[in-house]
Amino acid sequence: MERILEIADRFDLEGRPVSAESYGGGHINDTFLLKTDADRCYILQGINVSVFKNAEALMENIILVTDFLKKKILSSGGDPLRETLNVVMTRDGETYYKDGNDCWRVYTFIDGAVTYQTCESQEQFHASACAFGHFQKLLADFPAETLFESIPDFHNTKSRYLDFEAAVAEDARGRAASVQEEIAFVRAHKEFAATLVDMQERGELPLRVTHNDTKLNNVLFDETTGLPLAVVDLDTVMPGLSVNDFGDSIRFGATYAAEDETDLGKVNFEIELFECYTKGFLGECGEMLSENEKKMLPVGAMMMTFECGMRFLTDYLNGDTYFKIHRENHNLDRCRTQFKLVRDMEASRELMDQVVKKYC
Ligand code: ADP
Ligand code: GN1
Ligand code: MG
Repeated sequence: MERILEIADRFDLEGRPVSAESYGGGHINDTFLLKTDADRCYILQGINVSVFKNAEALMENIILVTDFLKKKILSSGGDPLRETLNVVMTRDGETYYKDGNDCWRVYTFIDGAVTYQTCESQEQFHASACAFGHFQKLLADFPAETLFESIPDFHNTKSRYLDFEAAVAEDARGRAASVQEEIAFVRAHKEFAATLVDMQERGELPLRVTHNDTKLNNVLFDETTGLPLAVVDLDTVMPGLSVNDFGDSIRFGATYAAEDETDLGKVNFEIELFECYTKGFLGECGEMLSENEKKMLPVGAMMMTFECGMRFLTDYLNGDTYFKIHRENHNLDRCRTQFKLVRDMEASRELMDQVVKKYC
């Protein structure tokens, strides 16, 4: 912890850092809740530099996006200190601090807020839909060309498929033989994997500035009102597909089960949750979406769930080098919940289409 406090001390904080504890349930960065002797709290994050290879450009994106959001929040009478991320500079005026190969950043801590690791109620999921739909709307006129692509091909499910086949071929940990069923499931979806990427390439779906990681625990909720306060985790704000932002939320939240639940009997796609999210999302940003985008929302949900399951499986085959794991077979357990949800969604496709029509 000494080292963490030394790093924290490089930033322009109010007071001297006195404690730091691990915080949140993210799979990528190392997040700490930092406290100072001036009774101030901050979020200190070790940026995962094997995932985000250019920390400087990443931070530049975040400054551009948050500055843009702050103006919009102010003009609608909101509080930019609570409704979006605020980067704290280093004492040398840099957006991040480099310590050897490691890169660190600090945000002011948004207090009085909570995040949820699983969906607990229809109201909560509806609120998160409003938050992500509103975020999409706020960014509608953000100049996309100013953004650096922080992870190239992030939701290019076709190239994710190739990464998966490469991991099977390499079989770095000798795990492929034990996951034949999951491998077969991915292969059976090879054509499906291309659907949205092909539509985008044919000009049938527009690129917009999207969040790209819209899971429930990337929304902060006000702990007293229960209302959504801020969308966080802005590392992957890049040009992308709106249907994928919709879909990634459904993947994580349209079930009451955790992403890593081992009892698949508990992992069910809940059409009522899908409906709550659709209502909230389209209520916020439906007007700006094209007919194709609206029609493809159910496919976005299936695609993001399939893609994420495939990414977990790929990482399991590669020896767990990308997502943080906390137990043996963690990535495999995560992969299995996603594939169970894909199967459920496939069986509910007609119902999903009907729900979308109802709110268009
Ligand atoms: P990761 O990329 O690893 O998912 P996040 O940026 O999402 O990291 O941060 C992890 C968690 O920390 C979030 O889910 C949220 O609960 C919390 N968090 C992040 N930023 C803040 C902030 N500025 N104020 C309060 N909590 C935050
Ligand atoms: C990661 O960073 P976090 O935990 O919010 C991942 C997402 C996955 C998600 C699966 C940069 O999100 O793409 O959908 O895990 N983020 C990155 O839970 O790869
Ligand atoms: Mg996160």
